[in-house]
Amino acid sequence: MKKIILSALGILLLSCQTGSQSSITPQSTIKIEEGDGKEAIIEKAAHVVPTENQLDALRNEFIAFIHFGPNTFTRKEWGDGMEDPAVFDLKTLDADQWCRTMKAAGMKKVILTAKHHDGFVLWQSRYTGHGVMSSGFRNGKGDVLKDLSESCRKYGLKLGFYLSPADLYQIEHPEGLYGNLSKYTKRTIPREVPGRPFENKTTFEFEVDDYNEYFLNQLFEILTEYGEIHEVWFDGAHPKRKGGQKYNYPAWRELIRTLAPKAVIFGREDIRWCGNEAGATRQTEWNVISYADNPDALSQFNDLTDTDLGSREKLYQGKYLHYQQAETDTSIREGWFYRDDTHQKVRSADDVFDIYERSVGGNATLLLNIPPNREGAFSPRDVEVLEEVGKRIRETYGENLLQDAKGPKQVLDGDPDTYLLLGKNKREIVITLRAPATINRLMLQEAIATHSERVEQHAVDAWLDNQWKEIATATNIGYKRILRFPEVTTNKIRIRVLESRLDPAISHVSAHYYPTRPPQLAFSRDKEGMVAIAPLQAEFNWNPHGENASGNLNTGYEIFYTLNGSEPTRNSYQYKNPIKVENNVLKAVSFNNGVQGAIHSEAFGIVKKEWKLLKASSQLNDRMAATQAFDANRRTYWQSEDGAAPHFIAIDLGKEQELKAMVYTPQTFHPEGMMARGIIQVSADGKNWKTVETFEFGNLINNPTPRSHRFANPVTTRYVRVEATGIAENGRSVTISELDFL
Ligand code: FUL
Repeated sequence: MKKIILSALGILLLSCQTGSQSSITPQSTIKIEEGDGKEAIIEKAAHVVPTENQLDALRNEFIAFIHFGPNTFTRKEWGDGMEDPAVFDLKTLDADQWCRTMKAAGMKKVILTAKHHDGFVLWQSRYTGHGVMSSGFRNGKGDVLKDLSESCRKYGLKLGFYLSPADLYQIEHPEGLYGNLSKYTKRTIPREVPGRPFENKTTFEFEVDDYNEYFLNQLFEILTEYGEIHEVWFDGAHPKRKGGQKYNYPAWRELIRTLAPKAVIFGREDIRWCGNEAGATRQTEWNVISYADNPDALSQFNDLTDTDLGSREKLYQGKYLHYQQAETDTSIREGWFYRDDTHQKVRSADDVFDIYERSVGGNATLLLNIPPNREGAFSPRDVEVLEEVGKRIRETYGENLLQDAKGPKQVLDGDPDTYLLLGKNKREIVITLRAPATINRLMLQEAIATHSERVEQHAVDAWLDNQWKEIATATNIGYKRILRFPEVTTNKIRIRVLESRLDPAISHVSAHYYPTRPPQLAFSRDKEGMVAIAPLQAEFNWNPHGENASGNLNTGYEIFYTLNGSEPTRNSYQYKNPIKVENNVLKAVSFNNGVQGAIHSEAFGIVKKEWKLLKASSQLNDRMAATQAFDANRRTYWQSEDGAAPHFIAIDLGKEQELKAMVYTPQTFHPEGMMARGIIQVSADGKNWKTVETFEFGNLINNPTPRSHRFANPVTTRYVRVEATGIAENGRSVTISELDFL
């Protein structure tokens, strides 16, 4: 099959090659016309293809996020914009170490938080003093973006940036430009600043207000002074919607498309958020999705969180069909910013590799955050994990076990531009190996650049004992599907496409082997304090063969644990049945054939068996009972009545206890009632209360994970009361799945 070049002529040629005699020109957005029947809609969907930039972004596969700024020093998830720039007390910065590590991990691009929600800028902007220029970092002359862009060039990494549209400094500060009701007038971008001319002489005229002008000026600086930019990341999250500020996105886009023609835009038409910050990808992650309105003219950032975005039923309901790929974002550490190396958990290599296979192998891009520490470097533990992940990716996917196999050349030649079109009558591919090989991974790709994503259901068989045996099934393929299954030794495999939108074009098939690893572990503790240890189940388990999260089916593993904080080994206690854990850190590890798995650890606090409800401010109904805030069951929660502030819960712990920290576990069923701020009170009699702590948790809606607040001084009490003083997104009732005290 010839290479297809997407020129005007190429597109014409292509229309004849789709195998369906369709006259539809492949494009990234196709409108559904009034009167289009189901068949016509599916035919259109089968012609929705990525743009060149989107395709390039997909091929990066594994990319890095870097969250760095004042929060790194204040240990907060969200700053409030009122930070003194001096808190950014950076003495050393080693962007080369970041790039070396990212390179070793196999990452291709890095996205830096040039400005997070706190409004502090990490580069030498002409348009604000709230940033590195007012910090002690290199006597106010430092520029993190500059260091990173130079290192990126040196190590061959692409660069992108995150520029938060929500800017708390601009919102809260008296001189802030955000929502200041300034007039929309014609303004020239960039605004000239005496003594600081731009080398790039392009100018733009836009009808904008003060904040949009500020934002455009800053986009101009970053897009013209730091080399080629490959991604611009617009976060839809917003800590405070004050002032009714509107974003003139069409102007932002025009500026980006002009100054950075290779950049993809996240949060708008090019790339979408995968809908969670936990590293989960949908079982069926369609990148051809339906829109009720023109995706190029949306007035809002679009966070698409439905479980289904692109099934046939979804497509029938839309007005536009649009190619918009998913980025699965998550952090290697608990939270997006570095806090410390003692309490802040770091994902294991098993975990990151598993997320890699599920996201990159699930038609998405993996955007993994690595937050630098206060010395301006990645911490040793993070480096170790990233190097190990890179090694596993190279060892597993760098070797194709179908290298010299016989079968259709187009799927075996390693050329992404050649493909095999599977006509209606024979939607299967048989590949014969020269010698039997042991495999447990299969990688499939469709020729999405020309033929969109069409496969809806497929199965893989291996030739075993003189017959075909089904070894894996999955739904869509798209850019890439990695199938994981228990190892088989075979010399023949067969791929069957069971359902498809028109004739699918398969561009790649390869087989791989990943050595069986001991399973990752998870703990669950009941009200009596008994902890069960079991293999972690993947949140979105897309292999119907019931694999665990490590992609292994092995059952011959043993689990060992410690309760004294030491690292468990084979000489530690062996786990057989649930164990009682109270006010202890439990660490467990599994072994399989002499191989040690990832250590899982969790701090467990006071057992809640004796706890009683003293009083709750209100409860929405019996199903949302206040006692569910401490029933040791994460599937239930307390919800207070709408608007019935103050929202509080007072608990009798049964006897005097020493409290050193509180853990708030939010419910994950809906985004309401996240306790963003609050106070902790204690009492000697359960009636008169004294405030001992105030707490604040950021980013709960997008990332509803358990949050800890450590007390400045431990307190001993029998009665404790927690009152919410702030609810995320100005919520009017509070929800608590679990409260724990350590
Ligand atoms: C979220 C933000 O609120 C977080 O702080 C973080 O930047 C994450 C990537 O996006 O929406």
